[in-house]
Amino acid sequence: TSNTSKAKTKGQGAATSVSIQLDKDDFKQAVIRNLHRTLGTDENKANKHAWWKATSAAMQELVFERLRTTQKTHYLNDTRAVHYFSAEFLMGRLLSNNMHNFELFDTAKRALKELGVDLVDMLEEEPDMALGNGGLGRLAACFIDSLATMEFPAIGYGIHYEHGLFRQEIRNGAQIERPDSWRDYGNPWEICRPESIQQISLYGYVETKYDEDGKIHKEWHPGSIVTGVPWDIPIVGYGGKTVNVLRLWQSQSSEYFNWDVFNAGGYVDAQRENVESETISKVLYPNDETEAGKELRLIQQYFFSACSLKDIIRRYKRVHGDDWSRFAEQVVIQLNDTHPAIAIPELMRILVDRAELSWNVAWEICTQTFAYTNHTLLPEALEKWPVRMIGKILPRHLEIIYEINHRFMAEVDAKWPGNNEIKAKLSIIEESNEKMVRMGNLSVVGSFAVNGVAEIHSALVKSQLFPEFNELYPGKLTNVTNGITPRRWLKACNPSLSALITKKIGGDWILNLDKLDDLSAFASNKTFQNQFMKVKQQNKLALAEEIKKLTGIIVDPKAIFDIQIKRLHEYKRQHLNLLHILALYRRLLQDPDYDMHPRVFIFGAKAAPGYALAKTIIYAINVVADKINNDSRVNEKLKVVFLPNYRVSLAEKMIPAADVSQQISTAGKEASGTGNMKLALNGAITIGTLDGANIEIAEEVGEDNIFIFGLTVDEVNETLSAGYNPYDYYYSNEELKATIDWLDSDYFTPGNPHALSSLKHSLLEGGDPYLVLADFEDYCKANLALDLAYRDKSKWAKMAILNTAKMGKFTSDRSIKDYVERIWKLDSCQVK
Ligand code: 475
Repeated sequence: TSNTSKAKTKGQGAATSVSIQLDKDDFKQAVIRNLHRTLGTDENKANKHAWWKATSAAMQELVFERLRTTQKTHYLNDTRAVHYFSAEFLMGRLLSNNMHNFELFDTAKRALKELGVDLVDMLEEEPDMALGNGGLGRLAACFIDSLATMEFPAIGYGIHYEHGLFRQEIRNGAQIERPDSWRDYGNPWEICRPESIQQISLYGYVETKYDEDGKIHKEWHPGSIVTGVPWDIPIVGYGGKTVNVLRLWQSQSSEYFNWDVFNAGGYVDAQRENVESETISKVLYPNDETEAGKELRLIQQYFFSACSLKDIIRRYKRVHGDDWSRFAEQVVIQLNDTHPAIAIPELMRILVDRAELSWNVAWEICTQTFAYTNHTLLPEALEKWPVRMIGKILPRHLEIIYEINHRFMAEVDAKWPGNNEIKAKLSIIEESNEKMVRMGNLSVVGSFAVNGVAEIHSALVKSQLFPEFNELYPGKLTNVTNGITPRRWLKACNPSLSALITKKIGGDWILNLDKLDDLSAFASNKTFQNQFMKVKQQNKLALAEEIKKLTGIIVDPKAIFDIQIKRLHEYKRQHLNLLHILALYRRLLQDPDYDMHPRVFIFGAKAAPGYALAKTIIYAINVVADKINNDSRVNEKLKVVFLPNYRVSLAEKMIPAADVSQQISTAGKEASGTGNMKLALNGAITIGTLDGANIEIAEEVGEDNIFIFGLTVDEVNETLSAGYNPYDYYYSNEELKATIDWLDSDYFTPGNPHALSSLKHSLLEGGDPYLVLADFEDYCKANLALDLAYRDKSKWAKMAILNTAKMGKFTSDRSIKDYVERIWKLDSCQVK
């Protein structure tokens, strides 16, 4: 089999024109009809929520019509399709997005206005679909938008979590977690497909059978059977032609049970320790970039991978019957990190045990089907599962993993004869005290392509994480730089800027983001600078109002809006930002005339509930904010805001209002970043390290239009191997020492002097693993340069315009084009 036979990619296949013709009056009627007939209420009684539901239902009529045509077209053409396996899809809200992608937003706005409803206000009724933690989950959401927009046959597969990422509240400065219930009052976008239910097995044991010829056959006798119920979310491409599907599996207990497997006595005991079926899709694990290591998490991974594979195979067999020879031509599966990597042994099990293909034929199919994306190098995020746990939950898969490894070790031995060190390093099984299965190694061995998510990251994947694999399989490891959808992250979230851009250079940028470069010609044009900065000012005013509404804090829209939004992690160094804020505070106290442009530092971040230091950093930001905001000696010039419950819909309000984008991770730690792209696209200037996609952003915008500081990846490595000692910096920089000591006094936490001492401890005795102290001084310098630059209004406007103008590379359409041409080898499929 080969998946290159369809290698020709017919251009981008992007939609070009509007397909849905609906005017204001049609739209009005559709909303009212749904208000009456779907919701059973009427105009006089309807509250905002009812209007939202009726409007969503009206949109859904259009969506379903295009969904049906798309599915029919894909079926009739029997197209090769990509299957994007991801434990997370961080979709956010869908109504406004679907309106924008159908190019009906303005029509809807006018229609609703005539009904006495403010659309923008009504959109707030929709809960975010927060089925993801952060970057990895949001990337999946941007990718399926681009896939539909460019009319590629694609399906997203994931988990229908009952509770998405927790809702964050801040009480007395500290994070508390509340359950997220995004479906409480019904979700208008999902449709249950009971006709496509799947059943999967767990636990039990493996029986070895011999047929008459003495051939071994393995039979897995499961201990329990779980039902997977699919929910489909339509994914509307821009232009409204192709509507693909995101299929999410909900777990349910099965009627059916393998009673004969157990003797009555053993059954109850064995079951008691087992995970209950309904629990599987209950809740999203809130750990971003740390492995949970929990049995339930492994079962979640297997559950959605196995349901999805069965779904794919059912669809394949409908056309090709038992002829497996074309499977890898028709099916490519992208593994979004190692979370779905258990799909590799699962496909082997189906092909070898069920379809009775030979191992070699099965392995060839498998390794032509899977491709794997790595999203992080952090050791704590690299998944490993105890052999014992896999043996209990998936006994047959463990055998298969051992067989894969056995054959792989022979390959390694052929390449490096007798080299046990390399074998130990590459082995899928880690021979530690508690034996572990390394899911990264399994993914590399079982895939035909492996990619990192930005140039620097992919280079480090090759040189640090998998150097021997790179020698063994030349060309398998590659890069696909991440991207973001400009539909959500510019057109929809920043309507005024979008309108200005379209007025200036036309609307082609929405499908061809490189067109934004046409704005460069106007970067020094005073009129355009004024128009551009006027939009920014309006957006800042709107965010200032939102800040007041959410926190009561009053901020001056003329101040620099300096934004750091991302998960809370030591490597992302929100505490470096905080130390600099403290330095400014101290300078202002010591010198009331200290010359700085007023600046508001705005944060949004959730900490994993079990990550104590991350929670301490949130607490520190909040207590410092409280002190500064209420200190009349400084609060004309300095304010600090922590916006609670950072999520997609809040990001959409913050990003258009940012002057400054903080991207300050320790070099080598942030695989790519995607918030950096969203902020720059909306005209924010980055202050950042040479890490992840910041490097590529700097290449695009040029060094004059970005504030780069800090150690490079090489310098970080040199510093660490030279025996980094944070005390050297602590004792040699008076301001740095003072700010760190300040945190450990009771100035910010009256009556509780050591509330923040764990933070200080991590930076000093703790060894400062993320080199906060080493980068502090250069960070302060970059901030100073930034402050000076802002005072030159024209210079700043030019920088901001050029940031927007030079972001073409970072559209997810380009990322998808890279995947399609270099990895997936798909043809686009025009839906009429
Ligand atoms: C990177 N999440 C960003 C982004 O490629 C990058 C891990 C384990 C369990 C649950 N979630 C995770 C991640 O590893 C993750 O979000 N990684 C991020 O992926 C998209 O832009 O630099 O940190």
